[in-house]
Amino acid sequence: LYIQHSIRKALKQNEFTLHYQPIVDIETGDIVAVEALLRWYHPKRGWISPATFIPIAEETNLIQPIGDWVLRKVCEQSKVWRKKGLPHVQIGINVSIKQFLQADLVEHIEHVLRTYDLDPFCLKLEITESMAMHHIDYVLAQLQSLKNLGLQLAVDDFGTGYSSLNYLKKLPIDIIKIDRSFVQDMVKHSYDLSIVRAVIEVAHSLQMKVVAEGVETEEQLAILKREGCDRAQGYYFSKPLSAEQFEQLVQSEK
Ligand code: G
Ligand code: G
Ligand code: MN
Ligand code: NA
Repeated sequence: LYIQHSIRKALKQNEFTLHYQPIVDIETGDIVAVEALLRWYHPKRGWISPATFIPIAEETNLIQPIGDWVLRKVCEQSKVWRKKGLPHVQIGINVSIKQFLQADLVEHIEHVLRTYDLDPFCLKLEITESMAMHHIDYVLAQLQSLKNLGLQLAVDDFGTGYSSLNYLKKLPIDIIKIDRSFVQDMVKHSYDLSIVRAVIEVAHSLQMKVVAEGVETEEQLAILKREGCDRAQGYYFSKPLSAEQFEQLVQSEK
């Protein structure tokens, strides 16, 4: 109850911020996208991880106002970066199942995009694999509407849930994000490398792009490049950055 109250207060008093982690095109080395990650600085307790408060927000229906705040914030940020003349990057946001099951999600996103005069292609929604597979018929309809709006759609944490490749082919997904556990283990275990290879092959045959998550070493990057993976995200390139830090990084690379 205490944390529930704190989350409400955090929304009111602007204690949330977004950090942005670059996603790099493996071939060119260019930053082509970012993933927006929620951060909460509590005045007394300091940083609280989303892994702690997101599950509570989901249980208490506070995920809806949080999700709305995130959506508006990234639209605003995208506009600011465009005005500042930064190279175009797609911004990905994480969407939780509670948000995704809201009947008015599509209309709501459409409304916010219009409010901020933003091209839908700038926005990428990340849903987890288990979400995608659980409520398949509803999710399929919802994804199709989002796709029709012009958004980019990604499946997050791929490989950790029910990886039904049969379902995957039915989903109007643009991007598959391979979970970092496979990326980290593929260097030592041929089993994990085989999974990475198979995911890339299936994704490409379905016209989807592949992002490897949690890339931390040059060796991992070299393997991913060899295997034809499209994009990479991880501490090897950059940790999640504040908007200002991200701008500096992009400016320094120009
Ligand atoms: O950035 P970090 O590793 O602390 O994130 C932990 C988890 O919180 C990740 O699984 C991430 O997807 C999730 N997360 C981060 N930001 C958001 C957000 O804005 N909305 C939702 N639903 N989940 C988020
Ligand atoms: O579940 P999701 O993929 O949305 O979670 C993203 C989380 O992964 C972020 O909270 C981010 O802090 C974390 N992360 C990003 N890059 C790396 C990395 O290279 N190694 C590890 N261990 N975690 C990472
Ligand atoms: Mn994610
Ligand atoms: Na992930």
